[in-house]
Amino acid sequence: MGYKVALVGATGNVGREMLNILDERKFPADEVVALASRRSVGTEVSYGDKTLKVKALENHDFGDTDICLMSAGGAVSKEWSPKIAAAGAVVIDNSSTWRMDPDVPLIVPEVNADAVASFAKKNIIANPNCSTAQLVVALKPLHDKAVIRRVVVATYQSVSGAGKDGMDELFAQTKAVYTASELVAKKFPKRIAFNVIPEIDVFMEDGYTKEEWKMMAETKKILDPKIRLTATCVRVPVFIGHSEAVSIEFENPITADEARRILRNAPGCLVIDKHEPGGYVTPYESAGEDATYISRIREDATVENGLSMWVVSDNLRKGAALNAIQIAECLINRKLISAKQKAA
Ligand code: 11C
Repeated sequence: MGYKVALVGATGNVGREMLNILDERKFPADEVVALASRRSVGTEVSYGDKTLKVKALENHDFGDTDICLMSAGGAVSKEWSPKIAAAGAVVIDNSSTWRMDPDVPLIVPEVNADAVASFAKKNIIANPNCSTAQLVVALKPLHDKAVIRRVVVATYQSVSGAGKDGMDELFAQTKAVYTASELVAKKFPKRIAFNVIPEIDVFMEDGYTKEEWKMMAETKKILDPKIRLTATCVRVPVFIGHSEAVSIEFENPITADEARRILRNAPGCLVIDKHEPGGYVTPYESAGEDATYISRIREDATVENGLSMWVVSDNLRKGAALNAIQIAECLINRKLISAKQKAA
């Protein structure tokens, strides 16, 4: 018997990608219900060769739902994830709302799959921020080898991280530049076309942005609370794919060759690191792919045991939809949930 899956936020960038990935990976679902706010009711979304009509979240009975994938933003998650969890579905939540709750595991299956077992406290499992997910996939195998002390990361984040409105704004502004029309900035605080913006999410009191804080706090929760991390998060005019320039200081020695060999054998990682023009991965090439790509691995001689590298991944897939579905697969493979019996 397969699972009954509900997807809240089915019309968004991540929701649509979740439907693609459920189909691509032949997720054992007997039924997938696409849900969204009333405004989107009746919208059609593709699920493999099927078309699903979006239904209203408010009217849905979650009584026989096994797994609910939530990707409708923080406010919807705050209100609905506990209600859906109380109705008996395991909620895999893509918002930032529950990530730091001590009773909610925050999971990247390649890194801390064992922690998923504690999901039953709230029946909610949190999916990390996209920029954290790809980072910890690349850090974990190196941490296991040489123990990471400190990470300095600068991100180059695509506009799809800000949803469909972000993608539309880059497109409209680019067109406006070429047609010498009025350039409107609504979604981003400054013009994004032919520009970069060092501001993602709100400012915190200490001068960091919340996106930067999330990378620090989530890395500690997923990988190791002892790791010190500082981030500068930057929006760039790229549609899909987040990139990260990462410098790592280790407790123990590790060479670039060792790191390359370790990462080549690590789950979820793909090393493309030829020391020649173009011998690395760019976000354009990562779009539509599942891997976390690692390039430009080199020793950093400015610290005792240092490495620098370039990490790229599709933020809508490993950074969101794929990771959420891998969590669901983890629950099934570890026999932590079983499909509810349906009345004959
Ligand atoms: C961005 N990383 O690129 C954000 C999007 O906490 O899940 C995801 C925000 C989050 O704008």
